Amino acid sequence: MSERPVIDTLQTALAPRIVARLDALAAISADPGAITRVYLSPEQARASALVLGWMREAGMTARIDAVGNVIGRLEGPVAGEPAVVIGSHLDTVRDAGRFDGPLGVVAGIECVAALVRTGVVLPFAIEVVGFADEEGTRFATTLIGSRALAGTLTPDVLDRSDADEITMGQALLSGGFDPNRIGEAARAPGTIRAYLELHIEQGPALERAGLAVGLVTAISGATRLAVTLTGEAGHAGTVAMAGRRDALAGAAECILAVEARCAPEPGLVGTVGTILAAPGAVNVIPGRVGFSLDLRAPDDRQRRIALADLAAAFADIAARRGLELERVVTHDAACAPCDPTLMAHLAAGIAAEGHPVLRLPSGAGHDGMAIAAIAPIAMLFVRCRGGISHHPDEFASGPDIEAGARVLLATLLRLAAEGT
Ligand code: HGY
Ligand code: MN
Ligand code: MN
Repeated sequence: MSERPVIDTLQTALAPRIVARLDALAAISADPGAITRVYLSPEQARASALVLGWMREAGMTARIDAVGNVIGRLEGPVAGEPAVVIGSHLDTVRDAGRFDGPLGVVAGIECVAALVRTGVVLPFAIEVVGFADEEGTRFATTLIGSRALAGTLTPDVLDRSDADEITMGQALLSGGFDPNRIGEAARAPGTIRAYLELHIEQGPALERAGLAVGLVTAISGATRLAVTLTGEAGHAGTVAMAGRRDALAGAAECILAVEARCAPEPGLVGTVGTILAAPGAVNVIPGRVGFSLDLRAPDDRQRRIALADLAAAFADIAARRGLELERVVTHDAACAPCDPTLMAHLAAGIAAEGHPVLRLPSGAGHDGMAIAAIAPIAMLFVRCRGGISHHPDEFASGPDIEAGARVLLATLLRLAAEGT
């Protein structure tokens, strides 16, 4: 099958409708003036309904699965055949940008619409998936939607609670889902032939290279911890400095230990993104502090060594300060290499669209890490301004979005031509 006819008929650019739909999704937020759409929130339900409609408008059947993933499907010549899945996530961090996640979902819908519009039938089914929770913003554990689809989500996740002490199980019930049926989201082995994700780079490499798109080689592994230090609350005015068991001072020392351990080592990144001091009063010595740690590296062994070193450092700090230390792993995902065959198809699609092929790793996590358990994965990056992401200034230009969507479509056509 020649790629030209479909791509050539794309005189009507894909980007304007993609951008308009990203704007429509960005308007659905828990916070006026910011973009915040977390798992099982009313905002997520509204966004899912909107995306369902777009999928149906593009010619797909569409449904919401047992954990809230939005799934559109365009059958191939034989119904029920394994699908090439184009996915990304619809949830966001707090005060997010409008591209991280939704870009890959909306671009996938546009590729299917282009195929349907031009009457091209590929020899396989295509599914577009908007995963319900990739960020883990609400329940501190990530890749919920994609792990459920991969069949690797364990029921203990239902007990995780959010900042309002609402458990995921309760939130599922409130959202009209049945916590006892989350296993139904799992896909049987062999039902997904390939997984492709288009995503903004969330880093500066493409901008520095002056390129619109890039080919991802692997997704860095990541470990998330919930760390709690318990000391002794007391009167800020009457308790002498000597002998205090100040949990927040201890946490501060731990946080600087993270920076000191990670900074010298290329590729290793450690972030403390959340901290909560109790009882949280100006004139009370904090007796208890909880903070998060997000640790990543392009190599699993490198990450595990750093994790062990930081565990030892935290234990030393706690012992020296008379604090109790608790560490809970809330997420742990190995590095996910991209599939060489799919990468070759993406590389050919990039070249066919006239772009040099730059190969680069992903420091950011993505749903492909979970899907890699049941299917070969590949990712295409789109340049984002300044590499900024997880921030309202996140931006990808129309021409770069157009380039990404065309490469995605060209790759689908190559997969069809190669019978992969
Ligand atoms: O945290 C990440 O890397 C992704 O944006 N969820
Ligand atoms: Mn993100
Ligand atoms: Mn993302």
